[in-house]
Amino acid sequence: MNTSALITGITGQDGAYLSQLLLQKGYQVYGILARRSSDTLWRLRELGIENEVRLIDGDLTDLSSLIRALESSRATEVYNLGAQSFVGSSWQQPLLTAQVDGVGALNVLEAVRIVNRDARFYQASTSEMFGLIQAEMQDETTPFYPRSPYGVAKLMAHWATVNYRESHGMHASSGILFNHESPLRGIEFVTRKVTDGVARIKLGMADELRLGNIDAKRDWGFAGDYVEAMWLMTQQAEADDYVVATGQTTTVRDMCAIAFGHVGLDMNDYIRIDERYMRPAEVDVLLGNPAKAKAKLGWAPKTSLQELITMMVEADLRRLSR
Ligand code: NAP
Ligand code: G4F
Repeated sequence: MNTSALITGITGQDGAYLSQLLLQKGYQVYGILARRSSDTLWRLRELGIENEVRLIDGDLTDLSSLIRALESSRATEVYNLGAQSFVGSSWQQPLLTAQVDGVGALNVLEAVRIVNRDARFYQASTSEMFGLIQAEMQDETTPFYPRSPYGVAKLMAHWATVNYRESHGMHASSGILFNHESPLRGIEFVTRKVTDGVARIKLGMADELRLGNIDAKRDWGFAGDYVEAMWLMTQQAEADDYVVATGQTTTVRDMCAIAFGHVGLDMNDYIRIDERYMRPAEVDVLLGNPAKAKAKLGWAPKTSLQELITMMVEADLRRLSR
């Protein structure tokens, strides 16, 4: 195979796993590298693919850089995974979040339309768009009600994707992915904060873990499983929108119990509730219905929450013990 794919957000959790998947399938993988002063290649390095992918300087807020990347990569599949993806920060940086997550997606769609409108496009949409949920189980027909500047920006990107499909006939799909985690998850997100915290406590490097709303419920899956759904969407004859989820929801509290339990500790001895981690408007519960992805893509999650959290705790114990 000699297919080229371009990934924005290649240095992020999903970008790393998707790169690995596409390389295994024989793709030439290109990624947009937003210049930072610190090392952002650690995930690609952990997967052993840092030298297998081709990085092109660019930024989601710079349309000209995206056009040049489309031209030089000759990509026929484009995955827009780049984002300011931390919900908590989106209240501190609402305009940046809107520029990168909302207008940035529009920039990628425009670049594809201008350079090669036959290229297949994937947009990283999110269950955060459901926010204040309008149905007990959310699927592709559930009305959206975002609760954060991040959710609002992502909703714009989602509708832009639908609009480019309908107005320009582009093969543009939106994957409405529920929370997905891994050992490559950023440390600011609650699962990784917990697994890193548990490993530190177990190794005598910390004696408490400060968290916000531990009654919140999320539908958590494994990122390695979810990037397969992204690829399946771009392989379909027709572009469409799909919910990708496990169909199970769990409280942050019960997720913590799995992590602490794995190393033989009682979470009640270590967790402290800290107001600093509460959000101005919370998404109390998310629960996705992946029936359409199962029926049309043949996709199903393979990793249980117990397996996922255990894998993450073990990875953090290994990293901290080095
Ligand atoms: P992540 O680890 O935070 O990765 C985000 C990526 O975006 C990083 O590579 C980052 O680059 C890049 N980026 C940030 N600002 C950029 C800019 N201005 N220009 C170009 N690139 C920029 O996120 P993730 O967990 O992999 O998620 C991937 C995508 O799926 C995101 O769009 C996220 O919003 C969405 N999503 C995630 C989940 C989830 O549970 N993980 C669920 C639904 C949707 P640096 O490394 O240089 O910062
Ligand atoms: O891990 P979180 O920060 O993820 P959140 O806000 O659900 O967003 C993630 O999933 C979205 C998909 O629905 C993505 F679109 C988005 O990019 C990101 O990947 O928080 C999960 C829950 C929240 O209810 C939060 O209030 O955990 C609660 N929580 C409790 N204590 C905490 C903490 N979250 C964080 N980050 N840190 C805490 O100390």
